[in-house]
Amino acid sequence: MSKTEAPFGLRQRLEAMFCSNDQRHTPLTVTRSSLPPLAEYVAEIAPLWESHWLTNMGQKHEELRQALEDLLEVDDCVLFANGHSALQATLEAMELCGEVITTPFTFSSTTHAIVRAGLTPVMCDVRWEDGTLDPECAETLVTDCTCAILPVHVYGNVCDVEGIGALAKLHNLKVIYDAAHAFGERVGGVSVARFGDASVFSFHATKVFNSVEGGAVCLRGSDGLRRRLELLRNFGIVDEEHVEGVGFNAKMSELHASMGLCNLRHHQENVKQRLHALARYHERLADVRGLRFLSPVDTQTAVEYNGAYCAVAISDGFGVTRDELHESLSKRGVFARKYFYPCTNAYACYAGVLDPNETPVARHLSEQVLCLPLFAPMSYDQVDFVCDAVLQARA
Ligand code: T4K
Repeated sequence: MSKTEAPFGLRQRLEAMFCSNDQRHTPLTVTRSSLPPLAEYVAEIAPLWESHWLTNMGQKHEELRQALEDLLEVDDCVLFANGHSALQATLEAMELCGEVITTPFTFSSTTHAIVRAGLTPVMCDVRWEDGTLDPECAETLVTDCTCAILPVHVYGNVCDVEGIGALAKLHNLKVIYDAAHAFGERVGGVSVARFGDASVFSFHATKVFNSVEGGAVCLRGSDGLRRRLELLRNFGIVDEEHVEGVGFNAKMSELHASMGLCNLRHHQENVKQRLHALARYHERLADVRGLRFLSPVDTQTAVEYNGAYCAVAISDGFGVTRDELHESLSKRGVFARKYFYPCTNAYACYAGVLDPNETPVARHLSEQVLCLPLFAPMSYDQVDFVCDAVLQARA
């Protein structure tokens, strides 16, 4: 590449975005934020112009908290400014010490939260079929220093909650689920938020349910933990004259809570539309050699999915590599993403500390995975456009 050339891929991406022959369809990004009708949001925030109360646990915050406790069927839902601060605060609030068994097949946040909470991540391999933490592997990693397990419901694929629960019980370990992708899902009729000691959600703009930025910790009846979480997210302040903990600022504002309240009204419809699009992907691509879906739509299973991602694994039989497919799609204005490549134990910031070779399944999967565009509403035409581009990439 000459010095004057644009960075790798940027020129092609810009060309595809602005010079596409098919303006009806592209660009198609990996997802697109769900938004309520503008008038609905304006009506929701109008009272704030009267009250001038914009943050620090106001009325909208309270309304959203209650609505989420009802929907997710939990005793306590503690709202945060984002999923990452919610995750870190949970680990700190549990006053843990030592090693946390976790997965490297995830977004940076999961591993960083453990490290930033002063704990040691111990990387467990994942299950080939769905990318979630493998409880059998976790069992081999338990030591006297293990204090908790932090699995991820990656892509909304619900972990083996029974296996993980049994292991935790046997060794007296806490279980904190990173449920960033699993909002609103149910297993055998039970809300996914009810598993483990805590479930942590992200309400980022790219998530199935969003409050622009936001997150929450869901608990089942632990007043002590709820109080510590509330203190941590607000500098440790008890009242004007008392500060009990070394907290930070991770409060959800009234404007964010208002967006959450609006989006919540449309949540079921959004999920329906996502699953509809995902079903079309399956219809078009399920029989393609070398392409395996990691995001199921199977209504026969005990899980009610939310259609968070359309993740596929590309193996040898497909004809071109995952990276070649990714590049070919971007030239056609389809911006798929390699979530989650590389694994977090391959990050430069953990070199010499963590080793991707210790989790061969996760490493292999991360080299194959690609998330195709999925959002609500995504038309059949748009899904077909992506599927055609996937099939043409093999030619
Ligand atoms: N645990 C897990 C397992 C997670 O996946 C995440 C977050 C967390 C914890 C932490 O939760 P938060 O602290 O974020 O609440 C995105 C998101 O920023 C991140 O929230 C998410 N996981 C991760 C998987 O994806 P990027 O850097 O890939 O996003 P970006 O900016 O490239 O956006 C992707 C596409 O989404 C864009 O091409 C277009 C669309 N988009 C994006 C934004 C920002 C929109 O339509 N609207 C938007 O406002 O990380």
